[in-house]
Amino acid sequence: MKTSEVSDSENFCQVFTSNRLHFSQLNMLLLTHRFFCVLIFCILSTVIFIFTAFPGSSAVSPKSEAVPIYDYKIVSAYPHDPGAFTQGLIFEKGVLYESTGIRGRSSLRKVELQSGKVLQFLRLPNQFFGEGITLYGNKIIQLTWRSRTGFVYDKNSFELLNTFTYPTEGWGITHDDTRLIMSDGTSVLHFLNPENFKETARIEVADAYGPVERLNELEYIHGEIYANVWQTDRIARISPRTGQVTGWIELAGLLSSDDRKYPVDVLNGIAYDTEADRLFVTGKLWPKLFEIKLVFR
Ligand SMILES: [Ca+2]
Repeated sequence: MKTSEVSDSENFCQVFTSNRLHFSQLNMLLLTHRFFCVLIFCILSTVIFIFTAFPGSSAVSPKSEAVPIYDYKIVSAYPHDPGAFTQGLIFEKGVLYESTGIRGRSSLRKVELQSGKVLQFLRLPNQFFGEGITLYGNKIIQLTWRSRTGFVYDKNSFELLNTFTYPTEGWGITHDDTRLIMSDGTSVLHFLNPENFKETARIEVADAYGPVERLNELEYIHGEIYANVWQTDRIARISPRTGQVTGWIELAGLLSSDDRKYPVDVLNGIAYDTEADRLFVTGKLWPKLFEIKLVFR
């Protein structure tokens, strides 16, 4: 019996040891399984974070396709009033219309292209900082910067016909066939009803790297919106349907270093002659206004 008891005891120990080994192996397997689950969860979380946090990332976004870059060729240079802090510029039937900023110096002007001579002039009340202008029918529409006030003038007499308000800052303005298009210094462009100035739609402007902020002076040219980007020498060409940048115009060096002296400020002002297909650009306090042709890089 003793022998048998010892034998049973030994057997029990062997079985117990064997079971301990099995439990130990099972625990190792479970731990390994858990480790891989956590690892996979971490990898998936990181990928999801990258996709959501950086939607414009070139690594993950379909928007990363390069858009055309345009350089320029100067066709003509014209005199420009170096005291004109240009905030809005348009061209029609041989003359420019220009809006200038700075409180106390803001104005609406009709300007002869060849000479830069101011043919007609209206000073804004001192509390207003003039911004973008556009021609819609026989009316000139002018924005102001932070006053949230727009002015509507008769194109010929500059008589003030109406005022309107908007809830954002006013920067640039242009129009397509049926809508006013307005910038407010962000990446958003607002589409307004030209009769009652109510917003009917908006787009956010973006390129491969994300939203394009500080959109300033505007011009609508052949179905695209051209927009100065404030404090740069670049103009974005924008799809009015999607807000996507369809091309970049690089104007660095347009104003020579001799002309670019204090207090000359940044590029601002795009006007288009629809009859003769001429593109004009200038800047704040620039002594010159240029007709340029775009050259595909
Ligand atoms: Ca313009």
